[in-house]
Amino acid sequence: MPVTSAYLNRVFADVEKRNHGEKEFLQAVKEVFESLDLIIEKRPDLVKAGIIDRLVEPERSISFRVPWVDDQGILRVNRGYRIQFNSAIGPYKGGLRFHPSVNTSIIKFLGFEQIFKNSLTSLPIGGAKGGADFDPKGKSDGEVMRFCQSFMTELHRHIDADTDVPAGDIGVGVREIGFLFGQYKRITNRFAGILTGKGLSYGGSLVRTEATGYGLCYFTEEMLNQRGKSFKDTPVLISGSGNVAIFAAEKAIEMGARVIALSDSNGFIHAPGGINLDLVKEIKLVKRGRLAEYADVERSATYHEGRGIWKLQCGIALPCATQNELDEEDAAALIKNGCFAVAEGANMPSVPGAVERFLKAGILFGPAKAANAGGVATSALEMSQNSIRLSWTFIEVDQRLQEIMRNIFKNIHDASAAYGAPGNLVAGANIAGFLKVADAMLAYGVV
Ligand code: NDP
Ligand code: 2IT
Repeated sequence: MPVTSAYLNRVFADVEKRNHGEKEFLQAVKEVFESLDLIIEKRPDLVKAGIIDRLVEPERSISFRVPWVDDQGILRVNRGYRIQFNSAIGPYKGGLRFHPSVNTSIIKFLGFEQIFKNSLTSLPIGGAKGGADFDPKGKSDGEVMRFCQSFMTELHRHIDADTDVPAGDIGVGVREIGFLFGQYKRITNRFAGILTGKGLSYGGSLVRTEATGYGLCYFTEEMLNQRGKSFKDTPVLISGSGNVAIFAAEKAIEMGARVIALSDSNGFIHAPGGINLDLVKEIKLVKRGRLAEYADVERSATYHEGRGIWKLQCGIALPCATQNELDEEDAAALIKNGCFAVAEGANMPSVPGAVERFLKAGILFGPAKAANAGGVATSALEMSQNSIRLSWTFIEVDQRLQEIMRNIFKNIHDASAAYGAPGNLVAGANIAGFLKVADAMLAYGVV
């Protein structure tokens, strides 16, 4: 969709020039600008104050060397990042990603999206992201520990419970958070809520592990209710088989769905009768193995190399692996095969052309910034519990999460109607998320 506002086009040209070749970051900014195009003419105050000029430039970008020694005694070097994008409405908050594909563009797109997502949670958290081009796959626990310790040896200078609170993302789960937290505590001699996703014995919150996947299903259920549909007896495709995918599958099954496929970066499993989630958990979470092993045990399922998961028939699709994993062809296949709802568990999993197709076809579409906000929202609940030095029960945290996801749906649905794009939740999420941040930035003057 072309942007019509001259102001937004001028800012985008500046962003392109200043962030040359940063494909993912430019993609994320463009999508937000397409939505802001609906409101900017009516808000000359935002233009005059240069709110959007400032919003697209991170407040602070840190990149650092991470040296470590592998099990063979060989010195390795990775590049670490923390991009503190926007702190207008709270301390910087967002995950750390350890994956060989990590670069400035990817961390920037994730940090930029996190601003709007965190705003939608209604909790006081700013936007940030970090990580490293480190590949945890095939590394021993000792290697992962030494890497995490080296990473935190630099990162500790830049974070604090009231400044910046990182968490997990791809390749960073409770094992990595444990190593990172232990090193922070050792270096600083402080036991503080400087990370979320912690283990339950040292300040973690119940439900944080499940929160992104569960939240995705709570959000999706709200969206489905609008059309008188539900998860019940519906075939569901879920890409990925990590933290988000597994707990999305768990909640979808609990809600009556038949989850018939999951994937990893090598291929996908197809289990027409419904997957055996305990087996998936054993392979992926306990053994850190490959999904291909599933079909060796469950003979009724088939394993397929490659990324063909979206070509299967389904009612609901939940992309939960990584950015740009669902292309235009995939969107066309889903629509043709009867899919009526797509909700994004991963960040920016659908390419822009795919989103356009979903919206045009009138399919229910829940964008990542809203649909996967349950993870960071529960992280903010972990911060609250750390601040008051208390822990809430599973039911208490889960109820808050449900309420947050219901409110996000309502707010973005209402915003889509109020700003001239009824039912377009992409526009609703971008505008509602933006306005709260913009309001705070306006209040501060030029900072
Ligand atoms: P995990 O590392 O637990 O799992 C990632 C999954 O996605 C794995 O199955 C992995 O396959 C697959 N995957 C990763 N990269 C690729 C790739 N380049 N191509 C194909 N498959 C890939 O990560 P999470 O489950 O935590 O994160 C998944 C997505 O959800 C990410 O987009 C993340 O940003 C987003 N997200 C995560 C939140 C959280 O709380 N963890 C919160 C909100 C969003 P393999 O095992 O082969 O590597
Ligand atoms: O993309 C995300 O929202 C996350 N990876 C979770 C961030 C967090 O701070 O819990």
